[in-house]
Amino acid sequence: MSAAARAAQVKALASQLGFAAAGVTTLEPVPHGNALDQWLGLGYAGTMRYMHRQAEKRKAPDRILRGADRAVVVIYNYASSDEPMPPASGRVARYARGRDYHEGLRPALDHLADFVRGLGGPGAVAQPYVDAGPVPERELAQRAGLGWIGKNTMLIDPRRGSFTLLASVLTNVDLAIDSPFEADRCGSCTRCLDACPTGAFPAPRVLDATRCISYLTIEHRGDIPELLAGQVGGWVFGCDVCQDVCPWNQKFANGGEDTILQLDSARAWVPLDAFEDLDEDGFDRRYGWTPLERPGLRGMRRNCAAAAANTSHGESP
Ligand code: B12
Ligand code: SF4
Ligand code: SF4
Repeated sequence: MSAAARAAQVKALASQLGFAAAGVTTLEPVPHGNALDQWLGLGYAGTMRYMHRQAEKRKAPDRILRGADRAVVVIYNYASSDEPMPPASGRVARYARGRDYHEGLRPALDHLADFVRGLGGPGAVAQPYVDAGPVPERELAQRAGLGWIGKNTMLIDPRRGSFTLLASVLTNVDLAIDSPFEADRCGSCTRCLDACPTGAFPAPRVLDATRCISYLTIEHRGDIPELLAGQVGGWVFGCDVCQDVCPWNQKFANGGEDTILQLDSARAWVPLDAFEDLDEDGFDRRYGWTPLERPGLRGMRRNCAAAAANTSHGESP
């Protein structure tokens, strides 16, 4: 079987498994490795120490899995509409409205990796990665032809926008590669940069994570710095503002492809007092299987307190 036929079979299976799109690329060094070094040097990773530890592999992804020289990159579409939020509630980012994707996408990714390995025969390796690990997912997705990296730093698929998750299978099986997505379809638009509530973009395609609501409500440990706490509005987990305003999402993002995670719009917000009377066991039972588990009970209480203070000042997401 030719490398092109193998790649076509892998993409067909990815589609059957529930992924919206798939592409294949090499693991050559990424062209914007210096942008990562600058980003780390400026302290934009905040307390995400793993970003420093993983930097060398992120820049040279052929060092992630011994022998691997190909990545199959897949897109998972979780787009959904957003309804107005009831009073005294906090907004949850779209991707987090149900099952955690690291766990949820894993069986389908394992299946895809097994299939790729089978195509290679003896000595073939194929390893799935969903967010975890040093895989530079957006760079590889752009190189695999799946979209461009927008000024908000998101990978934007021209057919479905950016409410998508990325995952990959690294392998040494010979699969035909796709052409990179070279065009920059942002043009002169700056909507995302202008709309960010915390001013987290020092420049287009550069995000100071320490100012980003997503970082502050999910990754950051300890108190949210006072100045920024007043700017998180009503978000209590993650933030979708720089995607909501993007014309590519407004025109092309549509639901209906979320067949694996089956996220639930009823989880688009939580009452701001939802965590007050919960203990750790109760929190685990209710949220242990969702992304809210990452900040944990203490983090969610902190986030709700900040949102409650903002709501009382008339802010909302
Ligand atoms: C750390 C991290 C965060 C941090 C920092 C985000 C950031 N922009 O760096 C925080 C916690 C803030 C965060 C937030 C979110 N994240 Co996040 N995050 C990651 C993670 C683990 C690493 C990203 C990274 O490498 N950052 C370092 C910086 C320097 O990289 P970068 O901004 O991507 O820039 C690179 C390229 O853009 C390129 N580059 C620079 N200049 C130029 C210029 C041109 C022309 C080109 C082509 C490229 C280019 O060089 C850089 C270095 O390689 C990835 C998963 C992974 N394994 O990669 C998920 C990931 C990027 N996150 C994801 C998601 C969904 C989110 C949120 C939407 C969640 C939410 N709703 O709250 C927000 C979005 C915020 C935003 N606008 O980025 C998805 C994005 C999917 C997509 N379609 O792009 C990923 C891929 C996870 C996944 N597996 O799906 N995240
Ligand atoms: S996710 Fe929200 S806070 Fe973070 S960069 Fe985008 S708009 Fe700004
Ligand atoms: S809002 Fe505009 S500038 Fe930002 S990512 Fe979308 S098209 Fe690009």
